[in-house]
Amino acid sequence: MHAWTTPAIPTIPRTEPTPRLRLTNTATGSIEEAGPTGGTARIYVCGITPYDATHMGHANTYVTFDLVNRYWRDHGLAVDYTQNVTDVDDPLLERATATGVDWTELALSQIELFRTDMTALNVIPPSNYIGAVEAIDLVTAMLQRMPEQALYRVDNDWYFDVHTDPAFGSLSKLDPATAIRISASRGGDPDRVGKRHPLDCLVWQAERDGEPSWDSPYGVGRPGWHIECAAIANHYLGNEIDVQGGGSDLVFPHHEMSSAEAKVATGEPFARSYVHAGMVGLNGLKMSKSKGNLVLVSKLRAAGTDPMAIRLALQANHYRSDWSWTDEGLAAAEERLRLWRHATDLDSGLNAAGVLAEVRGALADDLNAPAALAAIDGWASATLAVGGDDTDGPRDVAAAADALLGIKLTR
Ligand code: 5CA
Ligand code: ZN
Repeated sequence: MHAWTTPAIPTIPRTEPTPRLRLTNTATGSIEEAGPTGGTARIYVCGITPYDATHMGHANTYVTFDLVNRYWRDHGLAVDYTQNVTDVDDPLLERATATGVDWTELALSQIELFRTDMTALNVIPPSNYIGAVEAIDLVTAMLQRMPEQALYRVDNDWYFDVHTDPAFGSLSKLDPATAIRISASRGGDPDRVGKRHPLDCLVWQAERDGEPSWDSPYGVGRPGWHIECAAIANHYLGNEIDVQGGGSDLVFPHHEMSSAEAKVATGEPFARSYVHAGMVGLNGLKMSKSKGNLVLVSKLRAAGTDPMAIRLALQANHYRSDWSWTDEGLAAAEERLRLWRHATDLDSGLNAAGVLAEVRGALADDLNAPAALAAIDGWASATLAVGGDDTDGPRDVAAAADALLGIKLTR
């Protein structure tokens, strides 16, 4: 499916080589270099299930990976970015039934809203934006590449035997009881009778009354959730991609399962790094569709909030931290946006070389966006306080805010 419009990305002056990007790899728990030394970086980020889009948790995750994308591009790499849309899955179908809306219409309208929100937030679109429905053949092709013992039937449903991947569990490192408990709360069915192991996951679900289904070598039905991302990522990006990303709620079971499935199907590693953004909450509770405690990007935009202030409010938090959305955080971001616009609107200011190096250095160091914002605050406050006669300074800082941080200061 089509993604959204690619924004203009200014180029910014570079006088010396920029540092390689380093990110926390959930698989090892360490901060490691991410992306190749040259050529094309390959990243897959789990996309939305299209209902109740786009809340601040979604926005935070996509803005986080947009920083990765922007850093790599500035560093001279090409970026091949794939994102899925889970446009057929239990929660989407349940919402469609509950509201009496056709499931395809619900998905299409929410995907369109998401595109508008991403455009407003100046997020660079993925190069491949792929719905689960359009990837059904990729899913069955991946299942057919699996050794026979990896798949088995319970009634007419097909399961993946997670222990055919000897490294299963190494990403999330959960003890078995915790893994089973979490799996039950995130779409798994550990108690189903007939499974070889409680954590084995559904890869092809037989048709149920009133639900959409497709014909396949596994019978009439639809794909399970995890295999959708394994198949789309592997088809569009190949083996051993640089980064598999998403929010930290996807570490287990979703990323553990999808990487095991891809590894068993291809015999190759799935990703070098697994990178996870923290959870955004509201009043201390995770913001989630199931709890209904949502702050929507589109509602704020409709109320006149500048999307660049929303983006700054997100980036004021380190991507790995869990934090709560607040009115005060948004007000501080609006104030910061005013400061930056005021200083970069001037005809001259302080030279930008130092602040550009600081912003790049902060981002390269495990995406320290708060430190990058503080560097621009420092330049802006000093420029407003003492002036400065560099006629390129304000323009260079505005270009860096846009290219590296996705903050457009010109209107
Ligand atoms: N379609 C699947 C992924 S294949 C899915 O998780 N969809 S979602 O709509 O529930 O979430 C979309 C993305 O937003 C995921 O990367 C998820 O980790 C992230 N996300 C969801 N809620 C939050 C939250 N409260 N804070 C931060 N990120 C979140
Ligand atoms: Zn996914």
